[in-house]
Amino acid sequence: MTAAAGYDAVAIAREFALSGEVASAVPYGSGHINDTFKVEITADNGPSRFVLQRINQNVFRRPDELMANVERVCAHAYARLKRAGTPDAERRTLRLIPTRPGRAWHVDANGNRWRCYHFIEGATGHDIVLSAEQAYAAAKAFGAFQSLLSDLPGGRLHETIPDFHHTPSRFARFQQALAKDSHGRAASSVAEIAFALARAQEVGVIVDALRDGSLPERVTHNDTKLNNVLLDDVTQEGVCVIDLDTVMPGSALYDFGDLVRTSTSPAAEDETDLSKVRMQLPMFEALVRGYLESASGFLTPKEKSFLPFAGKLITFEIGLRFLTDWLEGDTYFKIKRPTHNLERTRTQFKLVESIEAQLPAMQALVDRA
Ligand code: ADP
Ligand code: GN1
Ligand code: MG
Repeated sequence: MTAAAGYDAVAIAREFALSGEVASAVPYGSGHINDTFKVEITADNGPSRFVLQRINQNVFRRPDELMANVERVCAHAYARLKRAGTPDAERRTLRLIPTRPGRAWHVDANGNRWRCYHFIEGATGHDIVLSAEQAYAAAKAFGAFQSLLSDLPGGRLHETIPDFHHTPSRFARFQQALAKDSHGRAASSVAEIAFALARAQEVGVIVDALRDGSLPERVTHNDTKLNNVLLDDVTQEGVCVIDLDTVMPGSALYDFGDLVRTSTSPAAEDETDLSKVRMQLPMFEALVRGYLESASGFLTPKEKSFLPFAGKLITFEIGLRFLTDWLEGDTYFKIKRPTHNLERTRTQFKLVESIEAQLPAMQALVDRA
């Protein structure tokens, strides 16, 4: 997919009820899905910043339902933080800026949906985990986020991407892409395909347990990669969970699993030197500690016991999605080079191997916790 370009983001920013003059709007962040811009505002009482986003409608087919979810989630989280007397509630959750006519999102002449958030200052979303302290903070923040939404009123949220973490459906889609091999790429990814096919037996474990009721459905984030929580630049504390597009019914294990994928390896998601890719047990220990700190009050014994397996399954699932996108010709994730999705696949699968080798140690750690 193309990078954040080709839009008059300054003109779009002016559609929102920002007090001051829009000075600039430049591409921002390292997300793989939406087009994100940092907006600078000048005003008599000083400058301020905002985040403007175009929703990727190739990925999110029902953007109005998505925005209705986001509106509910932001409003509920903010109201609960205020009720609890949280002193910096303004910084602890995303808040939408309305459009000038008072809507929660803007539709441009081409049917693109745009939204604008307050900028969370003094905090950063990290692509690579730098310390166990960061892993702890991220996991604690995502657990707190689940807790905050545990009493969301108004009924079930829309499923913004149906079967988003339905690993068996992801596997079936991979098999279809492989059978079709529409871009003739299967021959260049034989080892990765074999790796995926060898793990077919395990893909149903979480969805089967959700179906038979032995794991509960919750409101979950579903995209808990490390850079989707902003950590305070000074204290390293988790400040604000962002990227709310996939907040919907799910399993707590999806959220913990993606934390393992993105916060235990010292290497980037697309690291090509695979010798650098590994699951580090001290990081996993910090994740478990942080997550249980905020979530142990509501997690069931089975959820707790499945935390290590979730790390393996979700890392495998995302690897499978990168491999599928590679086989299908890079239609989903933004890429920066021709083999980017294949490189990402290799990194995820290397991490899966590392997790597999350490599963007994991870399980022992969780059972002790
Ligand atoms: P994507 O779905 O493409 O990943 P995100 O919502 O995660 O989009 O936003 C992309 C990046 O923009 C984030 O990784 C983060 O660095 C930055 N960002 C998003 N929202 C805010 C915000 N309210 N304040 C500060 N930075 C933000
Ligand atoms: C995407 O939006 P972003 O970049 O935070 C993707 C996730 C993947 C992730 C892999 C809606 O997340 O599911 O795990 O890339 N989001 C969507 O980095 O598909
Ligand atoms: Mg993101």
